[in-house]
Amino acid sequence: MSDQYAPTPQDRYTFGLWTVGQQGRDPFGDPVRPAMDPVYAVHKLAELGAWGISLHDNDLVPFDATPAERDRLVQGLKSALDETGLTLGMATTNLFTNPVFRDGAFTSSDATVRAFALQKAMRSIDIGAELGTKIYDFWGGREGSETDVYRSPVEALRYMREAFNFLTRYVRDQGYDMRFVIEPKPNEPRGHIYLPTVGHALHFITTLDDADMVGVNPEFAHDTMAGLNFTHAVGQAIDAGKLFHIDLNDQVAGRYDQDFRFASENLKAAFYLVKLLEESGYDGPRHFDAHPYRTEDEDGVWAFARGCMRSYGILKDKAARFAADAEIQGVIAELRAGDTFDGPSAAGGYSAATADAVKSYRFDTAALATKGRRYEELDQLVNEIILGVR
Ligand code: GCO
Ligand code: MN
Ligand code: MN
Repeated sequence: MSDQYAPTPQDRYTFGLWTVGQQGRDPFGDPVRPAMDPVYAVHKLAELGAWGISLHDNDLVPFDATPAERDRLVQGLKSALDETGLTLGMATTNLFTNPVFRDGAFTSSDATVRAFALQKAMRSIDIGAELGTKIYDFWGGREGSETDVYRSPVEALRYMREAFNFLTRYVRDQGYDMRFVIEPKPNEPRGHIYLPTVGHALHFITTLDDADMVGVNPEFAHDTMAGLNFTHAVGQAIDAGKLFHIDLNDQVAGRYDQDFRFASENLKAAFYLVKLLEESGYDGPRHFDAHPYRTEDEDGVWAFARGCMRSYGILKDKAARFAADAEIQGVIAELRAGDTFDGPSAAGGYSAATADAVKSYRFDTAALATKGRRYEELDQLVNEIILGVR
C-alpha cells in the first residue's frame, strides 16, 4: 500500500533477522516456515522501506562456524547492507540457545561458562563493529533461576557486573564507537530473570565502571507480560537519559511471551507510547522485535513487517492530530491554567523560609477536593482520534 504511511528509511524502522526469519517453532510444534537467508531478508526489508536490521551472532554465523566461514558470512551481509543502504541498528549475542547456557551465561554458577560467555560476547561484538552498529544489546534470557537453592541473587549480580565492566573496557580498548543496552525481561525462558524490569536495570547501570556507556532497551511485551505500564517504564528510561534503543511488539497481559505485531493488541497503550517517543525527541531505531503469527507463510511474514511499520506511522500521525486538535488543546490549556499555584512550594527548591511558608499556608482544601480533572472527556477524545472519527 503506498500512501502517507508508507515507511521510509527516515522513520528508522529496524527488524531483527530473527523476527522476519522466525520459523514458528514453539514448545508444542515444529517450524512452519523455512529458514530465511539473512541477505534475502535485508533485500526484502529494504524494499519495504525499513532503515535497518539487527542480529544475534548466530542469526548470521552458526555456533560451530570456522573462522573462514565466519568471514565469508559477515562479508556477504556487509555487501547486502552496502547495496541496499540498510544499517545495522543493533547487534547482540546469543547467550541462550546452546545447552552450555542452561544455567545462564554471564551469571552462570560455573566459572568456565562465564568465561566462555565473555569470549562469545567479544567475538560477537567484533562482528557488530565490522558491520557498523553503534548499539550492542544484552538480553539475559538465561540469566536467572528456577530455584535459589544454590546461587544467591547477590552473587549473580556480582558476576553480571564483572562481565559488563570487562566488556565496556574491551570496547574502549578496541576503539569501537559503541554503547551497550540492557534489555530487561521478567521471565521466559527462565522462571525468574535477573534485572526483570527497566527500573532494576537502571539502578544496576549506576553500579558499573563505565555507566555512561550503558543504557536500556525496554520491550513492550516484557513489561506487559508482568502487568506493568510500558510507557511509564520508557518514561523512566528517558528521565534517566538512558533510552538508547527500544523493542516494539505487542502482548496480551498474563499470557505466554507472544511477541505479536506492534499495536496488534493494545492500540491505546501503543498510542501513548508512540506519542511519548515522538514528543521526547528519541532518535534511535524503532526496532520491531516481534514474530509473525504461526499461521503465516512468507507472504504473511511481509504483511506482518509492513503492519508493524504502518501502525507506528499511523499512531505517530494520531499523536500529531492530538497535538493539533483545537478542542483537546483547549481543554488542556484550561486545565493547565487551573493547575498553577503562585504560593510557596517545592518548585523553587528548599529554603527554611519556604518550608515555614508551606507549613503555615492556608490551603483551600474544600475547593481542591471538589475540582474535577476532565480526564474522561480528554481520554474519550483520544479514543475518537484512534477510532478515526476525529
Ligand atoms: C525475547 C527477547 C529477545 C531479545 C533478542 C535480542 O523475549 O526473546 O525480546 O527477542 O530481544 O534476543 O537479544
Ligand atoms: Mn521479548
Ligand atoms: Mn527483545
